[in-house]
Amino acid sequence: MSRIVTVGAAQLGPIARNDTRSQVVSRLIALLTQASQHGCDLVVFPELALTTFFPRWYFEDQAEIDQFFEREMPGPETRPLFEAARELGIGFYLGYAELAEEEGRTRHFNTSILVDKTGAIVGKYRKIHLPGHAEHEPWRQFQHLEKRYFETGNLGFPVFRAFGGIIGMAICNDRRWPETYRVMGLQGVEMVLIGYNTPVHNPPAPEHDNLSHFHNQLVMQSGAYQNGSWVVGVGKAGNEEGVMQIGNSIIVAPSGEIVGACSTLGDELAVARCDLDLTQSYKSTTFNFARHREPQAYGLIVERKGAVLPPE
Ligand code: CDV
Repeated sequence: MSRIVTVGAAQLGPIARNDTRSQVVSRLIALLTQASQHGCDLVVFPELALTTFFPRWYFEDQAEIDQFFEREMPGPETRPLFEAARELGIGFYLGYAELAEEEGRTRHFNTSILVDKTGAIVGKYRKIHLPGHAEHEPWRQFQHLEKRYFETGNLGFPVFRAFGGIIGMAICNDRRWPETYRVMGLQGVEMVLIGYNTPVHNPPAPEHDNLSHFHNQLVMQSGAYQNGSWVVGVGKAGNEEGVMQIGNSIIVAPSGEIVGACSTLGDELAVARCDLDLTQSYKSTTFNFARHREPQAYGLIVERKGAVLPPE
């Protein structure tokens, strides 16, 4: 018997700095309602989906930064999204900035949650591969201060039994790292949900700008194929506060093929019927890890952080 999860990739157009949480949540509910009309079981929203992508600005005042963070989930402004999910019987992945009190101190994470069809949170992930820089770099057209505003995630790459399968999460820059998918692949992941905010322009390497869509697809298609998993990647799109974001949201099958895609730079839903059993022919043949992996030869991957060149 096939295990179909109908997934909606709910891309968002720009969110302005002054947009309220309630305004954004209304847009999310509109996409959730549309997804319900298409028979979706699960909807994936982008990274930091409740606010503009604030790491593009340098702030010194912590109170100003903290305005972009959620202290509770759901909170008063996000609760209507959870209620809509329960009423419509649709789950969702949501990225947001999380302010947590943990180990006796205030902590800041770039977080995603997995919510089931009853509106209950069944999984949490905190972004591990934080890109960008920690200090103000005035030479850039815009900043990317994730290393200043967030701590590295402390939950690893967990997977969750939900929606009749094994579901994992990652956030934006995580999708460029094969380790992200493989750690979840080693837990049998069948669908990886990824929200992102990717500017077209990459200030340290502008020579890559014309390849931003290609690289977006390349990493998610290879992550899917090499681990025999579905991958759903959903971006923020269009001109957000003067910065063009790629959008290019896609749903990738375990074959590595793209089976659903957004084509605009605005709020848009792409839908695909994803059969989780399609993962099996990859997981049991070419990527049968138990049979073909050779971990005794992979030690450097966890022992070494940066490349060390061989002696001359
Ligand atoms: N939000 C991100 O993690 N964005 C990165 C940028 C810096 C390129 C990304 O990998 O898309």
